[in-house]
Amino acid sequence: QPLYYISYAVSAIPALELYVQLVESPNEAMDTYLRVAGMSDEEYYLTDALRETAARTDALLDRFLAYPPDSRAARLYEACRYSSLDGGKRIRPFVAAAFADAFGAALPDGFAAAVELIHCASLIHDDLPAMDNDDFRRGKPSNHKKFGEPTAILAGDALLIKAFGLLAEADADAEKRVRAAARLSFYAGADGMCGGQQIDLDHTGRAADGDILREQDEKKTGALLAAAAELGTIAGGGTPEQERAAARYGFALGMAFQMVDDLLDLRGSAAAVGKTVGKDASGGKATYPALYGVGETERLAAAYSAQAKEALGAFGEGAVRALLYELTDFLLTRDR
Ligand code: GRG
Repeated sequence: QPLYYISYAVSAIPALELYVQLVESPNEAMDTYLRVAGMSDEEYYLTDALRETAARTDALLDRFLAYPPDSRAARLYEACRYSSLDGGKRIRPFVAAAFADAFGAALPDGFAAAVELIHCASLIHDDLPAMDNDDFRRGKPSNHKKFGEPTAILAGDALLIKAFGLLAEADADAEKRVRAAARLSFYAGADGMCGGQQIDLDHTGRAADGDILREQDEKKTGALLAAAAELGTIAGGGTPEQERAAARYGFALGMAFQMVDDLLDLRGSAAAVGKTVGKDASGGKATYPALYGVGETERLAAAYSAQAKEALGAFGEGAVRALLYELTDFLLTRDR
């Protein structure tokens, strides 16, 4: 009986939000209506939670990347801010916070910011002419297009270094901070994301091989999602077994995510995706749709999503797990 009332009250909240906005601000009410229309309750809560995380992450990064107004290195600070405060989906802080939440713990600000800053640094370097050579990111000129290559390289370096400083100073027990730094270093470095990028560089233009492609993407994309999930679990005080399950979630989510990325590159619109589309084929990149076909790629992405959900079994049932389930589905059907 109480569950029935709770679910009834919960499903009424979108309508309530709309009503309050209608009274206070009719224009915003129209936006809310368009956002909410056609969504299930679960989707509504996920979208809301993602918006909240994005706003919180923006505020954190704004604070952590503040600089003295008279700094002679203002151009570098601005380049750092340009690629960090610019509308990313903030999936990694969201995942980290959700895993901490599964233990009823709050994710320390420094943990949330660290994982997102490494991601932002990697995007700056990924867009450089020596790497993917992309002129657009998150719907605007990429960092080197705006600030020039030398400053873009430095901005990536500075954000990467800042991330570990934030972990060291985070509001958590020393043991958790040290473990978080060690794990993030493992997942971001040659064993993880950077290693994945190296495999990508070495195999661009060559015949596609499914095993190589999988290792590349597990490292390039999955490793940082694994780091996010694991950092959340560390913050929450999870067991080593739960840390491993969190990593499995991240890796599987990363694979599904990358397959969707390839599909978006193939058929997405640049306006929605926020970067150049159709680049994989023209750049000689091995992709899942090229290797397996669109239908099989969709099937594989769904299978990885299911694998990610399975890993969540190591965490107690409840609202947070439901949210991570929903996120997994959402990423499978995203359009940007
Ligand atoms: C400087 C730490 C550092 C690394 C350099 C360049 C490089 C090594 C790694 C590149 C890794 C990379 C760009 C992987 C792709 C990951 C990916 C799918 C990015 C898109 O993530 P979204 O969709 O982006 O979450 P938003 O913009 O929403 O944040």
